[in-house]
Order: sequence, then structure tokens, then C-alpha cells
Amino acid sequence: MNPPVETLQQTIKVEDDRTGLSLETLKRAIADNLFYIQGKYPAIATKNDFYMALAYTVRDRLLQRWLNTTETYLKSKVKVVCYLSAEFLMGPHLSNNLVNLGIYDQVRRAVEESGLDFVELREQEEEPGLGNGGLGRLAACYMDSLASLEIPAIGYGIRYEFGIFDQEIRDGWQIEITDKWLRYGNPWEIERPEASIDVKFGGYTQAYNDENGHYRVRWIPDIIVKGVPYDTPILGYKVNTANTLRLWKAEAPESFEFEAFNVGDYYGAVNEKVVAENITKVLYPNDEPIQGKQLRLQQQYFFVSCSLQDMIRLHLHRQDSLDNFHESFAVQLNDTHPAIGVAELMRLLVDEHQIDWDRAWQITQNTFAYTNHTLLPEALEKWPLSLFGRLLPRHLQIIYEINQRFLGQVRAKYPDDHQRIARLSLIDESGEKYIRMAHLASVGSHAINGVAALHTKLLQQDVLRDFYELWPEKFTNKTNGVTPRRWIVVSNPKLAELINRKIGTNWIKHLEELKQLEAFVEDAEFRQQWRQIKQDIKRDLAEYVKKNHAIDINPQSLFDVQVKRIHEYKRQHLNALYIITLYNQIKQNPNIDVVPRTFIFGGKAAPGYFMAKLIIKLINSVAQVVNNDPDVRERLKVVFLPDYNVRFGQRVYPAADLSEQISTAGKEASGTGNMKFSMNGALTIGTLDGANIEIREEVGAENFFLFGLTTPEVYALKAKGYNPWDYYHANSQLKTVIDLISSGFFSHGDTNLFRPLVDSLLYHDQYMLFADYQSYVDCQEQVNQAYRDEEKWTRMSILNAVRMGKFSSDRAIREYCQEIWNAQPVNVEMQEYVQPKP
Ligand code: OX2
Repeated sequence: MNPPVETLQQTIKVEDDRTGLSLETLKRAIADNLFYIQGKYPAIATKNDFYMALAYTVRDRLLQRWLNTTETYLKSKVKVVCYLSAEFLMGPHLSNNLVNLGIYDQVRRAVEESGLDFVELREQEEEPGLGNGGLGRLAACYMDSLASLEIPAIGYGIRYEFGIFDQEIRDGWQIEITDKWLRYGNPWEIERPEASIDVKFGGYTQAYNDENGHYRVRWIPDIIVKGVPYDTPILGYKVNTANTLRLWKAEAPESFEFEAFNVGDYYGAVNEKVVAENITKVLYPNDEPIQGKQLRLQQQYFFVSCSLQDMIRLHLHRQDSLDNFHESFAVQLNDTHPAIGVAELMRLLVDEHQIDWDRAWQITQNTFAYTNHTLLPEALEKWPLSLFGRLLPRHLQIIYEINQRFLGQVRAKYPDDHQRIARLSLIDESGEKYIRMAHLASVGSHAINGVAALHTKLLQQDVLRDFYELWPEKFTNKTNGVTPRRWIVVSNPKLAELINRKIGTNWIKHLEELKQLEAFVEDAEFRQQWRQIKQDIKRDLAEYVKKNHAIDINPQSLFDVQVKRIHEYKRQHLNALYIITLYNQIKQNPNIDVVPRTFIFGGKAAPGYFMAKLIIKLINSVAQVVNNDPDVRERLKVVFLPDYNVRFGQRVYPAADLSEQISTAGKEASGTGNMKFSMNGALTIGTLDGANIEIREEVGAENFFLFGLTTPEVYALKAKGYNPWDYYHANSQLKTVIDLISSGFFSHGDTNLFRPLVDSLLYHDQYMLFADYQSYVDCQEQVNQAYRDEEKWTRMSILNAVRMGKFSSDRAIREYCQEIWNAQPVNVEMQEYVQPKP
């Protein structure tokens, strides 16, 4: 037992190197950390050493808030939101923490007065790329908003040793390089081995009667893996709240090694360790599920089990009974990756805490809520029953039990509707048997949401239609949002400063207040300032591209940007078709008056996604021809910038004039890049898909370049029988473009290179590029006309940015809190640091 607190602790005032904010103190702290943590003095320190010294200096200044926050939550019985996500794409921490602490300028000065280059140090940080794209980045924006709104929250996920691969482009092709983000250490995390948790895998189950004669099941596993938590503070903007991101690393439990060692199987013991540690080695680099990969299911179960056991421990620390677990925690499932949590919580409650099934089920349903992020049928997760049963035998039994009771309910409501029952079942029995994870999530949750209005509607009508008919009250829409802290204040400080001068700083936490700036749209001086900022940032980007990629781009040209994962439904190749169209126009008439444009692409392709990789190759091949043709005379430039990530996003969104959001209607659940561009004053060319629809509603149809089929039109055309050849034959411009690719013009005469891509368009065109082609080209012409009128364009740009209030992640999180989680803000009081007596 620990001795009473009073005898151990005394309060001391700390205005020292560890927390002080004066210039002198900050400078001393950096020097001190360099010496005592990095073990270096300036003469021999690397840039990274200086970065680490700086990072620790900043971390020291948020620890007090972090500890106070944790303590506040432990002491009171407030409800804590637990965001379960296999991905958290946090981006660099340093700048964000400086902004949220409100000490950016002060620390920058201290660094500079120490004779160091602040920007150079800032760029040293390795970004934790623990996500693939939108889904992981959404989790990161939501963590920022939860903390900024002072909502108690924990983000639970996986500490992958290798995050998303680094992308290089060689000879126009994507090459994947392993991401060794932990190589030089991670100053933002703290390992908490004392809070480790055991997770079981494999083996078999045994029925038995307990001392009261109740029927029970125990699980005798094959192996046990230890989950070690690594905690990172997530500070809110100018508040005391610092929530925790808790990521689990898999290790072998020492006891196992020891046993094996005793029986002489030393190598076997070491191998066990290797197998265990493999679980959190690498992030699967797909934005679609990897069907049937055992390691992936192990990852999912591993982090979910650790997290739920952790919650139960925290709960029992605050009270005696698990009966009101759902009043302690609201658990959000970020897509189906953590959906196994439904069965795991049932197992923990029923098997390990002897709660009866019905009560456990009530608790479980009241605890979970499920967010769906995609309608693509190939992206709906399902696990082969055989694999599942081998790895998680007890969970399979529990899922059968859940299913039996659930289908009983369905039968009562729809007697004899066997097809409906088969469609709703948690088990797909149409061929090889599968567990349908979206069904498990839907049955085990009290709320189900899509991520944009259209997406939620389509969920209700299509993918989850039967569930919607059963429980319409469970469904709500939660349109995505992004954090204005990172996506304006951190990434676009010049714009933030202009806004601050006009309307103060309230907008940073109340984005809808940007509306006040509409009053300045007719102010010529303001428009000039607005333009100048965009111009300066474009010049910065041009310099960066020159320095890092040795390509000249013209900062006066229209910056047309498409950055996102490479996927056929996102239609980067439609953009490429337009570039070739423009190129052909110039070749036919070299003196044609075109608006100079720089086409900027960025994005990674899943390593096994052949067509996506071929699209990258096509873009680079077109770039090579267009950029080197003297007839083009620098009027068109095409650049594919390698290794698109959060950091590069921060550079490119503020520099964009035009944002490409051109997915086939009905395919992009929401999109979040679309919001980041618009907030930074880019205009959108887009389809009526995902959140584009709502963005257009907010900014006004006259400030949005709309083209393409609507979702009902897409469905109708598909139903009628879509034939891409009709478009090919009817549209000579389109035919010329396709023929040029086929001819080998962009591939040094190789007519085979792009054949798979061309054939897939001509023979299938699943994503209907040909149907939207002419509408896209015409719309791009409207973009050109608008860009020629500088004042008009600036007005449109301003109106886009200032009408984006709805798309703050603060709005989204407020809605989740009110309509799904029933979570309230909690004020964290700053206490003085309490140090143990010597
Ligand atoms: C993405 C969706 O594709 C995107 O439209 C959405 O904005 C984002 O999630 C955040 O909601 N994996 N990534 C996504 O869905 C899945 C599955």
C-alpha cells in the first residue's frame, strides 16, 4: 500500500526550466534537454538532436495539463468517449502543440535566439503515418476537437512499428519504401508498461458449472500476447484539457519465454516472441479491407481487446460494478475494423465478470456506436468463418448466440421472410461461410451513422437497408469535419493572421464566425491582401518543388490540385484525360489562348492495386511529354509529387486555386480534403458526391464548379446498360485522347503499357469516366473563364473560405456528443505541480 498522499507530497511552485515560458527559460530548457536527454552538447549535436531537445521542451510544458486532465477524469464519474480506430493519421505534433499551447511565436524566438533555424528543426519531425488516408485523418481531427471542446476522450489504436510506406517515383512508377518512423525515437509518447494487458488467441473452449451451478464457458488459448500501451497527449486549443491517444504495441509475455526456456526450447521461446511482436509490426497499406489475412484479424482483435480491458479496469477503479459501464464509456467504432469489440465486450462481461447475457447485451448495445465510411461493396469487411473460429473460438460461439437471438427477433417481425433473414444474418452462407462485420457492428450498436448526408441516405436505401427497416431510429447522419487548428492556423498562418486582424481570433473555435468576413468581399484592399497571400504561398510551393524535385512551376499559373489516395473511383485518370485534351488543343493550334495551369497530383496507391499504380505511371508519362514539348511553352505543367502525407497536405492545400473532387457520384462517402481546400480559399470542381453536395450548398452554387451525373443518373444509366463505346464513337475529342494513349504516344511507342487501363475504360468503365468526360471538359472551361477575371475569382475564393463553418470537426463532434454519446464537457482545473518529498 502507498503511504497517504499528505505525508509524501509537498507543493512547490515550478517556474523553472521545465515549465517556464520566458525566453531565457525556454533557451535554457532547450540546452538542458540537449545535454541531459540527448546526451550531446551543441558542437556535436545533429539537427535531430536539436529537434528532440526542442520537442521535449514543448512536451514538458503540456505535461501538467495532461496529468491534471487524467486525474480529473479518474476522480469524477464523467462519461469518457473512447474512439476505437485501427488508424490515427496524426501528422507532425510539434507545430500543432505550439499553436494549441499558444506559445508558437515565443518558442520560435527562443530557438532563433539560440542560434538555430526553427523551420529546419520543425521539418526534422518524422510524421507518424499510422493511417492510409481519410479514415485515419478523420480520427486525428476528431481527437483535436474532442480535446478543444473539453470532452473527456481516449483514442485507442495500434502502435504500428512501420506506418504507411514512403513513396518514391522511379521511371514514373511507384516504389514503396518502409517507413521507419521510430528510428530516432518518438519524443511525444510515453510507454506505460505497468498498464500492460494480456490478450488470448487460438485454443479451444470448455463448458463448466460454477459454484452456484450456473453454466459457464472458459477459453483455453494457444497463446497469450501482451499489449503495452504507449500514450501521447492530445492537447486542446487554448484549454487545459489534454486527452490521451493510447496505442498498443504487442509483445511476448515474459512468463512464456521463461517456461520454454526451462524446458530447454530456447529458440522456440524466442520464436514465440517474434510471432507476438509481429502483430503490431506493420499497417496494412490498403484503404480497402484485406480479406482473409489472419494477421489483420489478429491486429483488430488485439487492439480492441486491450482497449476494452483497459476501460473495464478504469471503470472498476472508479466504481464497483460493471452494471453501468455504458454510463462510463461511449465507444465509437471507426468503421468495422474494431467491430469484434461487440463480441469481446460480451465475452468480458459474461465469461470474465459473470454478468447474465441479457444484461450484458443491454450494456453492450448502449456502449457501442458504429460509423460506416464506405458503400463500395468490395470494401465491406467479412471474415472466413474457419479462420475466425481458429483464432477466436469463444467469439465465434458468442456471435452465433447473438445471431440466433437477433434472427429470432427478425422472424417475429417478418415471419417466413427467409430471404430477409438470410440477408440480415451475421453469417453469410451463400458460399463459403463468412462473418459480416458491418452486421455485427450494426446489431451491437445503438447508433449507426454515415459521414455525409448523401452517404447516410444511400446506406439507408442500399447497403444497410434491411437494418434501416428494422431500426430506423438507430440511423443518423454525421457529416465529417476537419480541424481548423491544423488545417488553417498551423498550415496557413498568413491567412490566419489576416483573418485575425479583421475579426479577432474567435473563429478558431467557432468556425461559423468566419461569416463576418463576407462584409469585406466588396473591399478591394481586402481582396488584394487575400490574393497576395495566395500568391506568396504559391511562390513558396514553387520554390519547394524546385528545391526538392528540380521542377520549375510558374506561380502565376492556376494551381489545379488533386491529392488523395489513388483509386479508380476517385478518377485521377479523368483529370489526366482532360490534360491530354488541353494538350491536343494546343498541338492543333499552338497559338491558342489558354489559361496557364499547373496540374499537381499526389497520393499513394495500395501496393497490390495494379490499376492504381498504372494511373500513377500514366500521369507521370503524360507529364513527361507535356512538360517537354516546346509547343506547350510552359502553359501547361504536370507534376506528380511523391510521398503525399499530412505534412505535404499542410503545404499544398493553402497553395491551391482549384480543388479536384471528381469521384463518380455515389462512390465517395464524404471526402475531407474537399473541406481543407475550400477553407483555404480554393474553388472546387466536383461532382454531386459525398460532402461536395453540402459544401456547394454552403458556399453557393455560383461559387462551385459542378459537373457530371448525379447518383440517380448513375444508377439509371447502369440499369439501362452503360456502353462506353457509345461515348467513344460519339465524341471525337474523347476518341482522340484515348487513341493517343493507345498509340504509345506517352509510352515511347509501347502500345501495351497502358492497354489494361484503356481496355478497362473501353470495355467496362465501371466508374463512368466517359459518361462524365464532356461535362468535365466543359466545366473546366468555365473554370478558365472565371480565372481570367481576377476580381471575380478572388470574390469566389473568399466566399468559399468564409462559408465553411459547418465543416469544422468541432461541429461534427458536438453532434456526436449530443446525438450519440451523451457526453458533456468537463472543466480541467490547473493544479500546481506536486512533487514527492525527498
Ligand atoms: C474514407 C472514405 O473513403 C472517405 O470518403 C471519407 O471522407 C473518409 O473515410 C472519412 O470518413 N476507408 N477510408 C474511408 O473509408 C474507408 C473504409
